[in-house]
Amino acid sequence: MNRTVTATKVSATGIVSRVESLDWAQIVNDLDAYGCAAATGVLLPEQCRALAALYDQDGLFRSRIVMSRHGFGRGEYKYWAHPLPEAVATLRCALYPHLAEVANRWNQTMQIDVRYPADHTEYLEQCHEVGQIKPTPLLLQYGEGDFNCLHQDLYGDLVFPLQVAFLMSVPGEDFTGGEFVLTEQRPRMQSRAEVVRLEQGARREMSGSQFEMDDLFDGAFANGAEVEKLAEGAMLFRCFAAAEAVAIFQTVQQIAAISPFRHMVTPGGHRMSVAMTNCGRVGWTTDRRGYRYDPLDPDNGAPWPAMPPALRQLAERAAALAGFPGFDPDSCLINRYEPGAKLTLHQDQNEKCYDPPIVSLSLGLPARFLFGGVSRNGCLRRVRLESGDVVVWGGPSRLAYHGIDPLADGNHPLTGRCRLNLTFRKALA
Ligand SMILES: O=C(O)CCC(=O)C(=O)O
Ligand SMILES: [Mn+2]
Repeated sequence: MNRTVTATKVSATGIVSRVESLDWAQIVNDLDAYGCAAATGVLLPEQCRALAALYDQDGLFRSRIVMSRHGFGRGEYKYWAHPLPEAVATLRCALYPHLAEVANRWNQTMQIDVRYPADHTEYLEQCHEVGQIKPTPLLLQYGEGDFNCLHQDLYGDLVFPLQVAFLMSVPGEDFTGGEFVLTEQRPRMQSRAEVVRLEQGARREMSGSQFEMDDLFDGAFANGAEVEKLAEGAMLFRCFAAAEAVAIFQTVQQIAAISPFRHMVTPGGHRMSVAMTNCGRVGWTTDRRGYRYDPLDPDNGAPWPAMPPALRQLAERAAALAGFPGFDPDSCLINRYEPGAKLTLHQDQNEKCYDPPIVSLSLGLPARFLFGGVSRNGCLRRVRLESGDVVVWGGPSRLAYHGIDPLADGNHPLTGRCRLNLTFRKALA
């Protein structure tokens, strides 16, 4: 820590290109689904070391906060002064436009009027106009036993809703413990905490290769909840069917061998991007004549394949867990999404009775599931559904609008380049 390195000597080399080559689709996906995302490889080990070594050079900082004096915790941090080290300034400028896009989309969804300019300099100008002229990037230093109490970082009236944290030290070598905790305050519910463990795998990756930096906004549900309430009557059970995934996939292949996947046509004449088939006493179909349940597969005129008892039981178990015991589905619509395929917001309303819930099981590539209220323009939740996840919605959520964003390309070990979704319904009275 005693090395004298001047700010300008911390090179910003490669930062812009490494920020640009991050997997932004994944980061945006994770931010939408979890409110946080992890990325590695932006700062090189030598850049981290050089930045950390600046901590003792008081001339580079505008103020020093000793956390225990304010009841903030134990440890300290310093706000960088102008001019920021080139590496910090470059990082901020390069990250900002990507995050501003997310922030603007979120505000639009939440019907918040504020929009952020695409360019960081322009946003700084806006801050300066309202008197927010001090730089906010800071460097924290924790010693043994130090901690930082739960808090939000809010300065002034203009607040950018996303933050990025970089870890300068190597977990496991330079320190142990020191996990990063994020909490989500949920309206009328208890807060949800996420502990970001800097696990050995991550450390190995970081020290064994180029990476020493880790964005602490990690989205891993490493030890997070397995059950998530999406709304009243709507539950997400993560990994619920993970153990049966292979068997279910094989079952779907057998069903598709009898009633193949096909792209149906909506009453308006649009070919659906999702390919569909069914099993059960009746199957959901659409054509120019409308949406309906039909006991026969219109493509071959024969009954749909029967619903295998193992599938029916799995749906029944999930429904019971969500508070809908005795679910007895008579129809299972099977959707196949290839990259780009989507399902626009809709309600499942072709069933005779809305008392039984809908049970939806995902296999293969992850997707972003949109879940809203019972009116089309209500607030939307976006959750990432992974292979084995099950969502149940019923009761007050039975007619909730829902949909699937265009599927991102990928390759899943079980299904290859596609996602399968099975929705279990009680279609007949
Ligand atoms: O694919 C999904 O997760 C949703 C499917 C769906 O909503 C439907 O088939 O009606
Ligand atoms: Mn649906």
